[in-house]
Formats: sequence, C-alpha cells, structure tokens
Amino acid sequence: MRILSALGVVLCSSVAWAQYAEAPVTNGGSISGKVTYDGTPPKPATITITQDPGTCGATRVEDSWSIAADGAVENVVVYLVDIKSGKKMDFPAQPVVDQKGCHYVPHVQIIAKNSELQVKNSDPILHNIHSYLGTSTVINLAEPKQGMVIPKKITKAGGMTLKCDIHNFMRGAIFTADNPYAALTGKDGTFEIKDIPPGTYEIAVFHEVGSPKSGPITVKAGEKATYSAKIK
Ligand SMILES: [Cu+2]
Repeated sequence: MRILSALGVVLCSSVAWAQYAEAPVTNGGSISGKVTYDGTPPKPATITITQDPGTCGATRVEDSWSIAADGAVENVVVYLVDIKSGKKMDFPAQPVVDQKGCHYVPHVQIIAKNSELQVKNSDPILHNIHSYLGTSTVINLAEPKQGMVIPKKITKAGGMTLKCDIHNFMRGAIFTADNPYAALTGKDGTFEIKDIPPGTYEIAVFHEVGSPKSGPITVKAGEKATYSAKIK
C-alpha cells in the first residue's frame, strides 16, 4: 500500500507540474496599461442584412473593432502566457454566450479552461455558432429554437473566434484561460491584472481580428508594472 500511494503521489505531482497551481500570493504586484490601435483605425463597413432581418435588423455596422476617438481598443484580452502558480481561478463556473438580436452577448469574454460554456439562443430563429481556435473547430452547434441552452465543455486554452454559419455578419470571440491572469480592455482601452507573484513573464494580447502580440514583463513585489500595446 505504501508503495502504491507513493507511486500515486509521483504520478499526480508529475501531472500537476504542467498545469497551473493555485497558491497564496502575498505582496503581489500588478500590471496595468492600455491597448491602442496602431495607425489610422479602419472605417467599419455597413452590412445589408438579407437573412432574418426581422430579428437581426436590416443593416449592421461591422463590429469586430471597437475603437474610441483616441484610438483605445475595447475587448482585447491581455494575459500572462507562462505563469505556473498564483491566485485562484476566478472566472465564472458556468459562463454564458447568448445569441441575441443576432449578436454574440457578450461580444468577447474570458472563460476558464474546462468550464462548461452555456451556449444560449434567445432569438426565435436558427443560429449555428461555430468557433475556431486557429483553424480548428471547437464549437459547432445548431440551435433552432428560442430559449435553447446547450452546455459545451471547453478544454483547450487560447483565443477562439466566433462565427455563425447562418448569419455571416455575426462575429465575436471567447478567450479560454488556463490561469487567472487575464483581463479584458474596457471602452477606454485599459486593463488591470492584480495579485501577480513577483517574476518575469511573457505577456500577450488577443483580439478577434487583430494580430497577436507578446513580450516580456517583470513584476516586482507590491509594485505596479505597465504594459501598453499597439495592435492592428
Ligand atoms: Cu446566426
């Protein structure tokens, strides 16, 4: 028995080694900053809607970029790539993506790896949500009825883009985090990530259509580090 339990400890710890481990953080640091558009922001196109205009509306302004007058970019995920331990995962246990008025609501969100995403259709028409992690399909669900909710466990980390196979103008994104150090920029392009154990990490940004970007960042105990990125 003793040998078996010792073996169990070895196996478990070798599995856990690769994964994020929760551990108390004392006197952690923070990272805050702002994401802005690099160059002249694109003028969003106005799309004429022919599929289900009664629910979706007759026209739509293309909504992949949300850029303020000063160039601030909303809905950018800023995250630490390589942190192995720290504060508790604190994203919702059952995150929801709703299809409402032919929009993904919320347009972009961060969920925890292995959480059970609740894919909801609030519209009285058929939607077929289709998500891509790079080029591979993760979610592909037809929901023909209003009020349907289908749970889908998301097991791979990274940024997925969302598209609807019925309505080609529907766009959005979901970022699946394997650690809690990820934040979404607000309308003013700013973000803050708190309670980070001191160290040097790789920080990266994900945007549904923008190019990814990353770089090193050093966080000191009890201090505020700054990270600002320009994306396009
Ligand atoms: Cu749709």
